[in-house]
Amino acid sequence: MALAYTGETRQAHEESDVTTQATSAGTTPRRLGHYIGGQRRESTETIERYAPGNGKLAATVSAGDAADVDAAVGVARRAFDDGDWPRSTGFDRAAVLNRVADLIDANADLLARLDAEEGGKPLRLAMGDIGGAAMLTRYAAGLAVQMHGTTYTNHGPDFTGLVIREPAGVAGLITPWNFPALILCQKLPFALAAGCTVVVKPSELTSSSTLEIARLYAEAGLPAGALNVVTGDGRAGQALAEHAGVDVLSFTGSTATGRKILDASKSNLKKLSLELGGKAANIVFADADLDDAAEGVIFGVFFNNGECCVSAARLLVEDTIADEFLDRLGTAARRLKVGQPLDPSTDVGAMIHGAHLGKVLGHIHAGREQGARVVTGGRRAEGPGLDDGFYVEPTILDGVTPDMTAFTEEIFGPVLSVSRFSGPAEAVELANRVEYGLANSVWSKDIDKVLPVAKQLRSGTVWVNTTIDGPPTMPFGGYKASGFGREMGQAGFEEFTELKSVTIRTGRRSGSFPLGAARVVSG
Ligand code: TXE
Repeated sequence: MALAYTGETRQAHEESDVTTQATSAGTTPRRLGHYIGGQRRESTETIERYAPGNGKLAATVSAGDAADVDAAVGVARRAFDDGDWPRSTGFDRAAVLNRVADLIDANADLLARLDAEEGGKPLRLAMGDIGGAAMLTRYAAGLAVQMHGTTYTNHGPDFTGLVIREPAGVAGLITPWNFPALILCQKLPFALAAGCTVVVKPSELTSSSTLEIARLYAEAGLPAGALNVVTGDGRAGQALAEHAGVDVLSFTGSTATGRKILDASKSNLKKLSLELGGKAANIVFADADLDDAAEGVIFGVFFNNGECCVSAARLLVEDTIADEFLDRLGTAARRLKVGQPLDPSTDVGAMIHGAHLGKVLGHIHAGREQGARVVTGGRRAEGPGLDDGFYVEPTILDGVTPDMTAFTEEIFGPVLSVSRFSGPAEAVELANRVEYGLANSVWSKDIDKVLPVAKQLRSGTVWVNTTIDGPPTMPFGGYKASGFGREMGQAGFEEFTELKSVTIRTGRRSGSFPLGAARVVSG
């Protein structure tokens, strides 16, 4: 069926939602409510979100409960079972998604400011996230058109086998705070492209850009009810994970919460995809282009304040070049500007909240106690403009050994842990000696060395002579405690689909079943 794009949804949604207030992002506290069936809904209990960069109130967020989740899932269920979206053509779905991508681009400044203010990330990087969000949405539009199954006609003249790819149903999406818009768009347009209807539970710390993007979907012509948002904390997430009306759940967040979601999903054995923590390594061999590698290592660990699941929080460097390489890194790290997230010249912004600041500083302290040497940084960053926020100096710890927590635990801050190796076998052994398996990078000009190392690394992503890189065609996900399932690429799209085998026989069936003696055919 064809979806009519009238633009009518915009006004109805605008009058009742966050968005008219959100345009004053950065100056006015916003009041955020749920978005269910195209209507705003509020909870009496609210969560106050203070900007981590300056301590000012940024948003008051409705704390959704099981009843809010139940209402949203009910709407999404009806939209899936009886609504237009799952029955629309791939071209119609692609048209909506392409319009959304254009609208994301057109609203990039606002979306980036919301994520920078609430998430503490540097505005410059937030702008990059929004460009990525638009690209992901365009890529998913192409997948909507391409969605197809397989036909088998090679089992004799009376056999036709149709393997039909169908939307999985109602999709629950639970997103974290470190890339609010980007991670949303690693999931949402893929689910919608497949024909699913959706309930999103964004992080309570960074809900604004999700609600703003929901508005853009309404403006682009997505039928009301196909996309719903319940704001709130882990209680709302837990209710969504448990809900038997949800067919497929995609989660990005901590490994601890991933385990809870695994338990909760048992209620109806829903399809599950978990993108969890990481402890990635940059592996630098002596024969690498050391200029490129140094830039990559600095970017890999300090990008997004180090609050990134693929942060290369460990450097494994070949012992023959380690001292010289570390000198370069120390110099580069000291040049980074720690500053207010909304300042366009900031390289490293604020930690997500005070408790997280304490956790990061605690890890640095433990590293020292366990025998690591602080090359640079190591303290809370202070100075003009920083005193009301949660800032950490870009930090490098040298002499980190596999028994130290700085080697094994996800710090999720601007902290690089450096260990040395001698030869490829030891590099692989060290890289794999953590519970996580999300990503690693290898730096060397010798393909005979790089390729075997890449194959032996137990991680869902390996970058070679680059890091945190690549288009949305590349599937992304973890090995080991980094989770399972994939986002992006064809594989990420297929997470939101089911396969149905339709076996068709033509001609007379009588006599072809093995219990022929019990034949009941008349005539
Ligand atoms: O994550 P949570 P937190 C890691 C990172 C960080 C740590 C804790 O190490 O320091 O996790 O961060 C929702 N059922 N990562 O506490 O709790 C929650 O409301 C269902 C890695 O913020 O996992 C939010 O929407 N949902 C990471 C989302 O889960 C629940 C990104 C993520 O929050 C829930 C973020 C429950 N019981 C943190 N409890 C990555 N992989 O990129 C909470 N939530």
